[in-house]
Amino acid sequence: MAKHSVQQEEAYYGKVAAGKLFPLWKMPPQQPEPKPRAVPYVWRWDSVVELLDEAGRMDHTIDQGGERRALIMINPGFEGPFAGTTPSIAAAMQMIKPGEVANAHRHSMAAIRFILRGSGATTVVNGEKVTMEEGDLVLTPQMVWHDHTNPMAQDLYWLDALDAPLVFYLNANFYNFYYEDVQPETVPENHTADTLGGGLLRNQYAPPRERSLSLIYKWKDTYAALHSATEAEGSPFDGTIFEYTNPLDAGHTLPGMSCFIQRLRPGEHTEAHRHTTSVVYHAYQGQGSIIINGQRLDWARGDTFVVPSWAWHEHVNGSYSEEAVLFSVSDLPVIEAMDLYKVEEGSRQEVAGVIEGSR
Ligand code: GTQ
Ligand code: FE2
Repeated sequence: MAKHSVQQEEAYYGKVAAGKLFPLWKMPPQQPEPKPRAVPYVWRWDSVVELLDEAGRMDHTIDQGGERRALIMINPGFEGPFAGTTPSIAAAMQMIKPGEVANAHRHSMAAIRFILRGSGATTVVNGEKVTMEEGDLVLTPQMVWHDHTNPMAQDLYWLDALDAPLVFYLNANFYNFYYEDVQPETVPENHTADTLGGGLLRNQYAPPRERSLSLIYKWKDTYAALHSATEAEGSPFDGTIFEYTNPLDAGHTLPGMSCFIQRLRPGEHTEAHRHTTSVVYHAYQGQGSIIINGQRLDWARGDTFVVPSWAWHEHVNGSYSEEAVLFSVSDLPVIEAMDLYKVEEGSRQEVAGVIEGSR
């Protein structure tokens, strides 16, 4: 083989780059397992709410038909305005003030909303109104028109999660404004949920439905489900955990994201496991800790935190008298569709430190 001079090599790699090519042999070494750029991180309820409230006092974008008052939680391992909370999901905290309307629009990013504080605001999804109360989960699948109104006297806060990072990455992002601020109601309030008969009865004469439904999962049903499960029906890794399923096929919540609710009994401390889904958690009730790759993160009600892919994690309910409830959303449907779901079961970890931003 001929020996090449440095100049010849440089010239060669210059031509490769000019040809918009990259030599595989110059790639950084492959890792045997995922080494996520996403890091474990926590957004504290008080600090996010304070910043939302400040925005509420200083800007009027919502009244002027502008964007929603939502603060996207950017994982510190990422950068740029299109970065999300995990590689696939952008979670945000949204606040809507009394009398405000978040104007009607639609997009190919699917969204979920989990209502945190304040009840009585409404969302209209493709002409169907639903009234949102604390603990409800509301779906706006891809490309459905949606506008939010707060007719109540108090501020309303909810957690948004969109599959936006993935949709942008795939260049499948569409976005349109409705020609008026709010869309007309064309369907009776709560029609989708009412006509689904709890998912058990199917109207044999109604036209077929799209799989992605504009659903609301009411907190009272979620709460009842959580408390129907016996201790033996809990997971050693997650406590009592339920997935919000699609009533038509019992599949995941949406094509790009699935949502879960889990209950940790007083004093419960789970075993650790790790899996190839990335998860955004929201502490809905109680207080506790999660130990991620040997680092402890203490959380309280209202905090939102991330568990990156393939990170060992175990849950601790920090109270011996109160139960804890965690809402979560992950990219499980996408990971599964690509046959990439992998889970490894372990046991409790030794705690070697504390995660940045821990209380
Ligand atoms: O409420 O429709 O956090 O369109 C990001 C994009 C919320 C919404 C977000 C959105 C919305
Ligand atoms: Fe939206």
